[in-house]
Amino acid sequence: MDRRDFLKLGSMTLAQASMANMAMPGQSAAPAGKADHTLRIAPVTVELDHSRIVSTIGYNGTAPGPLLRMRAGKPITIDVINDTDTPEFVHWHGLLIPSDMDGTEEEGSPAVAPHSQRRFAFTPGPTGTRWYHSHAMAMDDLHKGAYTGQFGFVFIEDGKDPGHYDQELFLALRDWEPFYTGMMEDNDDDTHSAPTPEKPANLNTDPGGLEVGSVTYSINDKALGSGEPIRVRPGQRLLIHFLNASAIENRRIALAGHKMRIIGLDGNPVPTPQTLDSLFLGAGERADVEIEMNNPGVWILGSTEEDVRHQGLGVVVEYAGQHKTPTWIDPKKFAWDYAIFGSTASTSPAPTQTLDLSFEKIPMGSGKFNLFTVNGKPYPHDREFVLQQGARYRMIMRNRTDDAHPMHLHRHLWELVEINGKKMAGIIKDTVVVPYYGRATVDFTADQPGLALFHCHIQQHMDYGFKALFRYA
Ligand SMILES: [Cu+2]
Repeated sequence: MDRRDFLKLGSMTLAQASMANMAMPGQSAAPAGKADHTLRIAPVTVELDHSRIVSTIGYNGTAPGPLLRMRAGKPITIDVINDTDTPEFVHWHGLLIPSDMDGTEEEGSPAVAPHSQRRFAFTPGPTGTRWYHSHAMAMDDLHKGAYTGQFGFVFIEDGKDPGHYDQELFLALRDWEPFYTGMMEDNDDDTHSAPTPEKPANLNTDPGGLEVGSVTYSINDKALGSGEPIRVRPGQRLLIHFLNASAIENRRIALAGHKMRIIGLDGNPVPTPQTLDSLFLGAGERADVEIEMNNPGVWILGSTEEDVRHQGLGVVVEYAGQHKTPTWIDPKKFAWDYAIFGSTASTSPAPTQTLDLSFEKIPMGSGKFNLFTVNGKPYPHDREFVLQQGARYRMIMRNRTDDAHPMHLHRHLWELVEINGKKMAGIIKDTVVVPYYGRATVDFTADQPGLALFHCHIQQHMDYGFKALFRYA
């Protein structure tokens, strides 16, 4: 049976499901002049549950926006219509496309001006779970950029049989209605127990600035207990594509009563899949997960943090014929370790160039907020990071701050080679969580001429200094 016969969209709305169908490849060619896809940016309401209805900005009347399926190597056009009063940027996260199509102001992509439209035309790739989202700067406006409902999945297919799954689901983890607080509990990163090779001898103990928090969560557009459960039968195999679409926090999730076989990270197959009790996802990261439905009951798939789960970050998984109260079981705790997904040795050429980057936080360095620096300097590091086309780079990221940061380089693929001194190979990613006072090292080939933005995927960190522009010689 074809996988599409089984295609289900979890808790996505009917409107989204119909959009996703429109996005199927293999349909008759669009008439000349009409784009393959259209995204309309406009106000939306998201009914998380009957008592929490969020007003935000989204794509095509929903948040998340439609699942966009694309064929790798097949040119595509997407019309983006901006019905709002502010310029917007749509970034295609994890795709290797030219700077002017990548969708950031920093890289020189034109804005989608208010009440106008822009056509994106590019050749999608590589295959796998990618996503799209607003790349507008938000600064102190928590109703802009990645704080809004402007996000959705891109799935790039190669036309090959993806394997035998009974259901394929796309689940995005989200928080809503962000606010400023000086009292953020730092429970989003479980890297505190790791070694701290980059911890400075003298810590800056100045009081920190306001940070962004949330107490309202969902998976896709529904809070836990609201919307339809994921309905399964014993013996089924699920393929779930997870995305942490938060602008604020890293997350850990689990499915009570089940293990997760993690087969891909950031949409790229891992050399060594692992069957684990939970999954850690930094903001912007994705994971492809297989789950064997072998434990009949009614279960909760959600955040391992009780408060976050109770405030909505979860979805019920219900076996046929089972009608009890959904059960949660705390999974066994373990430190997240990218290395276990790797291979023993890299097959890539050895790097010949090194980029050594250190990250620091200046408490209240931007007035009310903290300021972040890369190598002691603010954005844009003009002429500091100039890549030689074709060269292989080793990039060392030294996190001298008291937070774990999901770092992302646009338009390039990283191979993870080291975390806190532990070597690894073969894990291809575009977003890597650099641990608390820790270090992550990645290799990449400079094979995408043009400007490339490097930044933390926490919106507030990016807006207040945590970014740098790479250019080619
Ligand atoms: Cu950050």
